[in-house]
Amino acid sequence: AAAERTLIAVKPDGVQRGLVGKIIQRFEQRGFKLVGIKMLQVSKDLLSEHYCELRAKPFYPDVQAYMTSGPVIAMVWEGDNVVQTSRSMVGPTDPTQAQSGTIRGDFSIHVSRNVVHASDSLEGAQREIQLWFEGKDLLDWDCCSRAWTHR
Ligand code: YYY
Ligand code: MG
Repeated sequence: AAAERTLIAVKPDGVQRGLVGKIIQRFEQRGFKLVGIKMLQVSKDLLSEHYCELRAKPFYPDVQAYMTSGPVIAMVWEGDNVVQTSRSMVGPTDPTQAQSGTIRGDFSIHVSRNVVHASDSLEGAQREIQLWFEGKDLLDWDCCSRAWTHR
């Protein structure tokens, strides 16, 4: 089977607050492999595809204004169980429920400014990666530390 991959995005608040490096570092040091990364201004169209399940929610207009307010760093990370593990590294949607040690628990205090996105399922990850990235921009490369993080 192909290696598991997930979409992680640093939202505009995370970029503006200078948290990009710290967030990348957490995934690197956990042992995951970065296979794609780009900075982009998210369009309303991309966002409504990405959040197709949220489009009808009362808070969606605020989410749209927030997510299109400035640049986002989108990344694809690869490794064993990366979807579930990255969700636990990110923490719950509402930062008031997030433990210290999680990204949201360490860097945010309000649900509408929760710094980072992580895909919530294998199917969701595949859908989101296809939506945000072209196949040619995802790199297959051998990470020299793989033997020290995997068995
Ligand atoms: O996957 P996750 O980001 O943890 O939560 P979702 O339920 O997919 O919601 C996406 C996004 O919407 C959330 O990260 C913040 C925003 N949001 C909000 O502003 N207010 C809510 N009550 C629920 C979600
Ligand atoms: Mg979600």
